[in-house]
Amino acid sequence: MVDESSMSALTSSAYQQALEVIAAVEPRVAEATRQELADQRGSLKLIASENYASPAVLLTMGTWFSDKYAEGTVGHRFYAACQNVDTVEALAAEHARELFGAPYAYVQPHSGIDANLVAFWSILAHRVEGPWLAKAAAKNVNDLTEADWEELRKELGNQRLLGMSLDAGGHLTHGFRPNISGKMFHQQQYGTDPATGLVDYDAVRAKAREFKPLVLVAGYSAYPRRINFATMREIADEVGATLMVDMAHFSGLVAGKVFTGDEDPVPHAHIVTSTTHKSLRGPRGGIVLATEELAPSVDRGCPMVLGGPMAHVMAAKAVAFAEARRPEFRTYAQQVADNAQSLAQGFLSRGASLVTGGTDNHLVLLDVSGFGLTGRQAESALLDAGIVTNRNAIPADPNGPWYTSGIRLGTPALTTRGFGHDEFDRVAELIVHVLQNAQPGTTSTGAVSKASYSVAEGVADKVRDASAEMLEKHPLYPGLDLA
Ligand code: DSN
Repeated sequence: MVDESSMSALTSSAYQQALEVIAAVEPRVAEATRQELADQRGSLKLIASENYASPAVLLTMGTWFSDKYAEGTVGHRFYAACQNVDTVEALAAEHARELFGAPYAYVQPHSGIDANLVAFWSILAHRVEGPWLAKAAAKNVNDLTEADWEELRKELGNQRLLGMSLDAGGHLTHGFRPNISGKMFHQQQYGTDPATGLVDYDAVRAKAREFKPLVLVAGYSAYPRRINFATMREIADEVGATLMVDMAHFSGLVAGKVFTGDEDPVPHAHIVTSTTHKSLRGPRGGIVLATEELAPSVDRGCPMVLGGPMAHVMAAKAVAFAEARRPEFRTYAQQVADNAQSLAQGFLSRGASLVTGGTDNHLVLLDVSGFGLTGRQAESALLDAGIVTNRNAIPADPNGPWYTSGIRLGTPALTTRGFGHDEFDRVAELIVHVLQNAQPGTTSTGAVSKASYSVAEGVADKVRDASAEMLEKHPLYPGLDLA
């Protein structure tokens, strides 16, 4: 076992040499890569969907596995010489099954959206195409006539999906009309209770009974609360729907056993999708976990839905999942949730308004309308002060999804750096200070602008200095020296 300081020295030397090799071909890329590290080191990263993967995960992605095509599945490829890809894909899938207690894991999706597309098409294949083929008594797809294809396309295109609306915290791929998911399915959406901002399970049940979806989607990108997946499964069963859970945001809390019982989607859903780079802290990518029953249709993901699997990223997934199976990851995941509490309390104690009045996961959704700002102005003002967040719509947002009235903040990244209760309280204080000192600009016609803003002189510098103290105390990739 290599000790921590030797590991830092090895990492430094690996990156120094890698950057020299890159610089010999295109120095501007090497320089941007160095600058990205400096920028990430020097700012408070509060984007709820971002994190810092370990050097082991990052280094695993920079290899010749990138050069290999491997369409198909382990042991069943459309290309020759995939023996080593088989090794890493099988390892990643095994770690994922163990980590989440899932019967089956598919580790090829390149992103969360890809994982959701694989899940949608596997549900359609299992629930619609399979029974249709059986009814048509066709031996395989090659036996179908043009008229058969038309009929099958009509069947596939006439299915219903019920998911959480974007402004309530759902994701674009949960049936948002402009997204492909809102076009490939007849869609309806459920929101949250206007009084509490919470999911109203009775309302979801009523809508499901009326709409009778083939797919019920649970999960979120900007909902600051936990979901009861046992109840969602009851609703799905009652109406004959397949329950699909998108746990992209909170899979780290599932892996780290912060979400257990009814809050763990894996024992309750038919199919679960996730990204691997958010709270799970792995490489950029996606996964699908499924029941044995759905596994064969999920396995058709590549090449039916996805391009060739990225073997270098699957290898990095194996490394990240191995990390997440260590006891330290549970400590990390609990700290992510505890820190979200500290952040929320920090805002509430200073009079700021949070959607749902708080959090019980890894994120808070700050309503910035009380500061007289749009989300876009707040996001920009905070960025000036070295605080990286993203604007986000709040339920029934009068400013829509572009300007918005909210700021979404998550704790996974700064928790990785070692921030705890006191630092997150201080982060809330700094954010409130910036927003109290920011004001909207005016448009060319003299109206109040939704985009331009100004921040009182000296505020951004003062906040940057205050952040620098905390950031220096909790360095990113300690010991990694690119000088
Ligand atoms: N971009 C991811 C997020 O920020 O939640 C999901 O689309």
